[in-house]
Amino acid sequence: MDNTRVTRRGRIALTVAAGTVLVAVAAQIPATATAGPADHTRSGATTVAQRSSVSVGAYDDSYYEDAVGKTGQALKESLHRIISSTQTGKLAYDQVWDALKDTDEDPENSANVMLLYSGSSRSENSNGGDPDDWNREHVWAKSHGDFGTATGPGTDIHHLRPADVTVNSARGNKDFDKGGWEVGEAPGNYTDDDSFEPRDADKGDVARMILYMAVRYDGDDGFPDLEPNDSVGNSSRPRIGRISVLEQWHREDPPDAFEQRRNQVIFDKYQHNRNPFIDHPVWVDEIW
Ligand SMILES: [Ca+2]
Ligand SMILES: [Ca+2]
Repeated sequence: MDNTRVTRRGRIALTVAAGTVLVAVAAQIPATATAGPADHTRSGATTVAQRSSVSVGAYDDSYYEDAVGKTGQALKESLHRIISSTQTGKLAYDQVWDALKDTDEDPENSANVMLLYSGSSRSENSNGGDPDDWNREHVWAKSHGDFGTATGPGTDIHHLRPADVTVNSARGNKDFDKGGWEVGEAPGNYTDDDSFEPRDADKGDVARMILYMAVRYDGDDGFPDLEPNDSVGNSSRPRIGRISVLEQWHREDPPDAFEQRRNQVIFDKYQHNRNPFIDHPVWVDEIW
């Protein structure tokens, strides 16, 4: 892989995030630390920087200070401590709707959300259970570990995304792997009896969400120890595959501005923890 390029992207992300904090400080907007749904003011003039101003702390190298220089299991354990101890915001499942309207807002239409897998833009108010509504896709399928929708992994918006109801149903609780037939309502996505392959633009996002969950949930908080493996057909085991394919997808589809903004909004306004693999893509290869 091209480590140089990925590292540079990470540095750019750091720079952008630091600039965002500076804007917030300059504007002297008071910081709050609420874990609940944020104010959804939909002013067309609202910028990403202003949205990110509801901050409980600057994102900079200090967030990852304990992890820097570590590799392998020591790095994974350090990141687990960091992203668990800083998660001071935990949502109830019914709060996830409003949070996703914010984290996944269409950058070109603030009344819409962007849908995972299909890549389409849909009214943020078209959420529900009808076939063309969007609903809350658990990228780490909640049956893999059977953690349900109690506050915890089932409500952790780092891996929850708006998805078309029909497309979400096609994914079901399948593991991730290459191949199958094309999903009718979501061109570029493929599925067969035991696996799902997202479209190219979502492949890396999916990988980083799965790996976030593996690090965040280690069995020490009343929920199962989630880990990736290289299998499909994991069913109810707290495992999701295939790690070799997810690593490849992570390299092919590095974090983009939408994914980075999403991470920042979750940090600033909802959970106050971060996805390390969006911030430091090279850490994937150093752990798996
Ligand atoms: Ca992507
Ligand atoms: Ca784990």
